Amino acid sequence: MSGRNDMNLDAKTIAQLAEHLETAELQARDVTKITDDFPGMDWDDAYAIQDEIRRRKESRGHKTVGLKAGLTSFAKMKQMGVTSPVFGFVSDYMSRPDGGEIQASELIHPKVEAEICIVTKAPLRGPGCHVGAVLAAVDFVVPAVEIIDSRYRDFKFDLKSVVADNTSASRFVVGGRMRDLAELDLRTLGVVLEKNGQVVAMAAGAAVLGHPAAAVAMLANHLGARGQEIPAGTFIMTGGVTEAIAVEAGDAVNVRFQDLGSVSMRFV
Ligand code: 0L1
Ligand code: MG
Repeated sequence: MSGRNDMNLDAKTIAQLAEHLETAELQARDVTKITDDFPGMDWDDAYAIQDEIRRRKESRGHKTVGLKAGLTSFAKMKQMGVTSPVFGFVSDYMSRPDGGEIQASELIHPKVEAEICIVTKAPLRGPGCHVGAVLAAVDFVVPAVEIIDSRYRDFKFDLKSVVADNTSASRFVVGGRMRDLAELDLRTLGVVLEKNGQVVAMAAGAAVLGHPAAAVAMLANHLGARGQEIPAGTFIMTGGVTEAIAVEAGDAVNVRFQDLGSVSMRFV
């Protein structure tokens, strides 16, 4: 929880908006962006709504199994017309196996993103967290594909509405090949995203803020400002290296990560 008392929305409104957005997610039903009705909503309100969505899921027995940074690549920032990253979480029920199927009917308008991910072996706490501190805390690196699915109609939103909507978190597929950081250069690690056998996007890790570890440092500093830390053993998705690619039932996605193997899925 944010622990801040300078928010513009009261606790009842935050709880109502969390229920509204989580219901939209679980029923795969789109809604208008919440700042239309609450233009005074601030960043603390937005993260408080996201925290309440997380609390609701955990109270129903769903484990929070990872953290995510979003809008961290130059391509994604350009695609969405924004300049700063956002942070969210993923739950156990969002995970799908590599090579498996994803039910498009459970989603509104999914898009896929190729992400370089890390798992920590030591806690990370801001302020002052930097790439060096993150590298020292990396246990191993794994590839993943995130399936984002904004609950907002036609992906029409602003950043605060996106944060409240848990940064469009919806599904994710983690690849099975873990590697030691010392064997990799995350900046030059190439990623090729194929849809239905055709290359639709490609990039290298440096597309994410110059180094994917920078996204983790920003996450640690973001949490540190709220009195929280990234615990040891945390799976962290550092953000899509390319722009997000729209998918629908019938599509097959395969992402080739240099040195990390491939991650694939079919939308049915
Ligand atoms: O993972 C992400 O990049 C989150 C992006 C949030 C905005 C969107 O839905 O594209
Ligand atoms: Mg993402």
